Amino acid sequence: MWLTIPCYNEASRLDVGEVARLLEDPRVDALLVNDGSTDRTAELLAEIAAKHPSRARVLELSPNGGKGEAVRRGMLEALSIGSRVVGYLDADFATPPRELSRLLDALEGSEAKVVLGARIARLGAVVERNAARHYLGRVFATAASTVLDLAVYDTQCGAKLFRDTPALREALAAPFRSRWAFDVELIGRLTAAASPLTKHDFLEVPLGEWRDKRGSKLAGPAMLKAGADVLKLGASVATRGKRAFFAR
Ligand SMILES: Nc1nc2c(ncn2[C@@H]2O[C@H](COP(=O)(O)OP(=O)(O)O)[C@@H](O)[C@H]2O)c(=O)[nH]1
Ligand SMILES: [Mg+2]
Repeated sequence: MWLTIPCYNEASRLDVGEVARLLEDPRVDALLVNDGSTDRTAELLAEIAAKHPSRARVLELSPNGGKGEAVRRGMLEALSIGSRVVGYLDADFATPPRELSRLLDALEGSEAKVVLGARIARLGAVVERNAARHYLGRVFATAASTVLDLAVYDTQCGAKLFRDTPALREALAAPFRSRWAFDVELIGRLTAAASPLTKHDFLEVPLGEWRDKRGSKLAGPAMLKAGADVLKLGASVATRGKRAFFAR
């Protein structure tokens, strides 16, 4: 499967060793999306692709269009090169490679069409998240779950896998409205597609390890913007029904 890794100015954060560990899973290939970075990301990604010919490739986008658009274009590219499973993972490897492999095991071992990593602090797992971000994130996820009318615990985890389905292709056909709440739009579109996915098609897998990494680009203002975007989505769905997830 071709896994999309959106990269915006990740030259100093993207760990080449982690990419190599990801590729140790023979099922996983890396589609690195350079989203109009202004640092040395392009050079670094080209080096990674040269080091792993046929297992890593780069998609160059410019100008910077935001994570949602980078993920959408990456997954479309993956589908167009025949990947039967697609997905995305944050470039900071907050979700480590072996957890991504566990998500893939879960997808392959079930009938699920979508597998979502869930950051649930619990005994036996290492989930390290700054308290303020955790609580803001919980408020956001609860609002998102209400808007989606789906009992999803963690809409915002940066590790998600999807089987190629008509619903996925329909969901990815046009850009998302929101730059940071695009995960919510994507899930909403899947449930509102012409051949919709139902709650039985989704599986959330609690991660065994997740560590908040420094250098997040989702600072206070972006978090508030994401929250406002979810409320706007909720308002459109309330007035126009689920197809509003497809509105531009
Ligand atoms: N394509 C793209 N990716 C972005 C942008 N901003 C952040 N990202 C990527 O989104 C992922 C998560 O970003 P991060 O800053 O760690 O945010 P957080 O962990 O969600 O707070 C990383 O892979 C980033 O490179 C952007 O403007 N465009
Ligand atoms: Mg991060």
